[in-house]
Amino acid sequence: MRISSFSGFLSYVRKALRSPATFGRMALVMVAVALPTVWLSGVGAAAQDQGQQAGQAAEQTLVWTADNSYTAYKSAPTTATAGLVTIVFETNASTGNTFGMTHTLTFDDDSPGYNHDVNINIMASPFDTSGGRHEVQVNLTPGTYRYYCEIPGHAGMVGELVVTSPEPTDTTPPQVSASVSGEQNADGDYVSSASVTVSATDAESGVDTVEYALDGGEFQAYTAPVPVNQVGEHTVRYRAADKAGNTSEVQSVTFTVVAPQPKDTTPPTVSADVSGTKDTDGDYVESATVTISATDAESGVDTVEYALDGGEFQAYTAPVPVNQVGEHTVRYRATDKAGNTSDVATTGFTVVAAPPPAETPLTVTASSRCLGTSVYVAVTAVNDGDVPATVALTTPYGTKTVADVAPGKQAYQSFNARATQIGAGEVTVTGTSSIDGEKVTTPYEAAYSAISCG
Ligand SMILES: [Cu+2]
Repeated sequence: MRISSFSGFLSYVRKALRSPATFGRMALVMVAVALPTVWLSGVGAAAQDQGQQAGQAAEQTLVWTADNSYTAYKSAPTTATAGLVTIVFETNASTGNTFGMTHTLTFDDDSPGYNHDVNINIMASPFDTSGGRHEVQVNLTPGTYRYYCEIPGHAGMVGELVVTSPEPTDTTPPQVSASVSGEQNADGDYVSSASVTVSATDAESGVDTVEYALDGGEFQAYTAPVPVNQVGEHTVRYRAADKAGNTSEVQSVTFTVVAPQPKDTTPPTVSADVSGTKDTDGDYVESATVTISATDAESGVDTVEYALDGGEFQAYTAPVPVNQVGEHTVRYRATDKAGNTSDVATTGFTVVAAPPPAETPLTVTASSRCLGTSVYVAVTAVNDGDVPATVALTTPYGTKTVADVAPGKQAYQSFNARATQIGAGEVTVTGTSSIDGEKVTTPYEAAYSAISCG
């Protein structure tokens, strides 16, 4: 044990002090300081290695002092933060040691319940080569260290040093954001005024300051939502700093404040369009579709309504088909979001039935008669159309085709039945003409009566 050899040394020193004449005073001082210097060189070297490993200078200095008392250190730290620490142990006239007393600062290296990872054993006295002041660097870890003075009879000089973990270092700036609120128009602009709210959070050291700058202005402290009333485009820049001194990058939000719109007192403009297939009279063939359009430059169109013929007004949502043949009236109106309703407007139109299919019009007659004792069947087809027609006359007694029968003219043929009497029957006539560029063939039938010529 170190203490056994050391106490031997101390008794030697005490004897020497009581009889200074035995030795030269110089020699005594040399011996007294030689040993602690050797000890300290070992501790210091170890501490220096730890410091180099940590790669940084010690930021904490812990100072123990001792005076003439052998029951307590004059001063000693009680707490420290883990990490590289400069330990100072001083006992000399400036700390009240006027007797030339020797003390040690020794860290307990075996008692249960204490940290034993730091080896400190500093002997100091006012007359050593350091003048009683010694300094070493060590790396303290979280936990409790016990220290004491090793000098026999100094058992009361004991204490504990509690070391805690350092706070983590905050290197992340705050998160900062801004929102703009207020009444917005359809373009997203703020009507009359806007309010800018800046929010910042910092998960580590916490938010220290929030600042904003309006348009080209200087940054200033943000304490409450910022009202912006001036009409125009605005930019608010903002940033926040945390308690560790990290400042966020400057961000910005841009928005526009516009003057309030004057009240809308103008009703919508509304119109109706009728579409469909028109005939030459301008009537709609089979159906018409009514499309209603409304615009409102200020508050905007709210509702469009229509009423067909004598019906009630109803919401207009899509073009209205009208299929019923006859004359129709559609009334219509629109209302804007400010409650202005247009005058009722009216559109009228007529729907007519589809025209009959094209035909070659003929008037066909057939008759039976006697010529002597012979029966003849006579067929006449008058072209009632506007264009020439080819007319085919067909009877049980023969067929005759007459081309290019002019309008108003007729095709005629009398067929010899080669009999003295015949029963009643029918003839078939077809008329073919070109109508609107297409050949149209229309069949007709005509009856003739029974006859006897005998
Ligand atoms: Cu002591």
